[in-house]
Amino acid sequence: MTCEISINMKPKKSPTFASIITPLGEGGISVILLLGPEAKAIANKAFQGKRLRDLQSVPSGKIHYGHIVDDGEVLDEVIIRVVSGEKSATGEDVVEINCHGGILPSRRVLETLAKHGAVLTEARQPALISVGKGEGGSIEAQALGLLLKAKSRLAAKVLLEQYQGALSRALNGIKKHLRESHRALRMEDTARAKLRLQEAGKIVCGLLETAGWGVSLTEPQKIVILGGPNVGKSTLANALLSRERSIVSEFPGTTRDMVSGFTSLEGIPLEVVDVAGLREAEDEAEAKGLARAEEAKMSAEISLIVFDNTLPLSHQEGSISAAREKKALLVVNKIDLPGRLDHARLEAEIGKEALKISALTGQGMGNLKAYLRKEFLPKGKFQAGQAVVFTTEQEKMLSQFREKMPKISEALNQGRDIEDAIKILLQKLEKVLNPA
Ligand SMILES: Nc1nc2c(ncn2[C@@H]2O[C@H](COP(=O)(O)OP(=O)(O)OP(=O)(O)O)[C@@H](O)[C@H]2O)c(=O)[nH]1
Ligand SMILES: [Mg+2]
Repeated sequence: MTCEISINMKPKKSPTFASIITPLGEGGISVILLLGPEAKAIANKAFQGKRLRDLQSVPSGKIHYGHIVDDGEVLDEVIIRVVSGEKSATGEDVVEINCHGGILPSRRVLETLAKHGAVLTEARQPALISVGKGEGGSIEAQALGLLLKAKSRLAAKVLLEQYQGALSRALNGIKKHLRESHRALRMEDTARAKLRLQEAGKIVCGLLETAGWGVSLTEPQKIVILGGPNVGKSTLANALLSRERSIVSEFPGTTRDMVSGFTSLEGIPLEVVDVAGLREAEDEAEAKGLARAEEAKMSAEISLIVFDNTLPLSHQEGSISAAREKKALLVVNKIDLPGRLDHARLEAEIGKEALKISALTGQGMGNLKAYLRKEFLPKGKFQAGQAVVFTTEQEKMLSQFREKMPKISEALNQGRDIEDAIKILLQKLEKVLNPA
């Protein structure tokens, strides 16, 4: 007699893991990966999409915007990407959650995922997030790469729209106008050709207007702080960085080399560079420091030229020429102390209004930050679906495009052949659409 023992046991499912894969404290974003058979189901319980409810049936690789919610409480604004097992590197379902609220909300998101059944673990296989790069060198792939590193909500929103094709659509619109112009020329309809060219030019100009702030969302904007010794440059750098990055002392010549730190102003990544005071170098090391200061000034978007309120202008003449430069902002520091600096004379000498601050007490720092915000943030409100230029390379190509327009129009007016010129414009657009 045989005796069969049947054990009624369900096969044990392998667990679904959740982990933060971004280094702690890096920027305002953390990326959480959910990996395993229940990844989609667990994410579904925690995610409320803006336009989508069910993550189980979404196409692999697409991204979605929404919130992670726990018992009706919104924990964070997130961008989520689901990669189905057959497309992921390990064969497991992956849900990638890009959290924007910094490390604390991300931890709460993790806890919520654990509540729904995920096993919390140390980071596994960050390589998985490379799934989706299959789109090659397209503008969308570029936006996606930057989106995963976005340092602010605004950056994430803007890049998400570009990932979803806003900039490509605008560029394809320009291409269409150029081709129409070309066609009109062949039919000897010069007026129509001109009109189409003008339309193309208008779109390019509109796009370039977004470049100033669009690029600043993805690349740190460099601000260099210059001025005579002891005027408070390092104190100002530390105030902008909200930490003691540079050494401050009452003795002139404290900062001898370049000191730089990163911060963000409403999501705009900034690099603040503090340098040696502008004066005759006393030794070789100081001379090198001053040379670096000059280099930093050349590569910075804005330089803050600091004057000391407690010293007469005759003691600070070395900073005048730097303050006259186009991208220089005139700053008078130490306004909490009795002044010996004639502000009206300084402003007349430089031809600019000065921002008056005390880097030590914080007085006037709000105005300085407001100025920087105005420089780097979009002029109007960012519209959903708006095309934005977000890399310097795109800006360069489109600027070259714009520069060529007047000559082409002139050639057209003179009845010259502009076929080759249009081809060159199309090539420039192609380079933006499909960067190497
Ligand atoms: N009262 C007052 N003191 C300030 C202010 N800013 C800086 N100081 C003081 O001025 C002195 C020089 O400040 P630093 O920030 O080291 O000046 P610096 O321009 O970096 O100097 P160097 O690196 O030597 O060129 C320190 O004693 C600061 O505490 C301010 O706004 N108000
Ligand atoms: Mg200093």
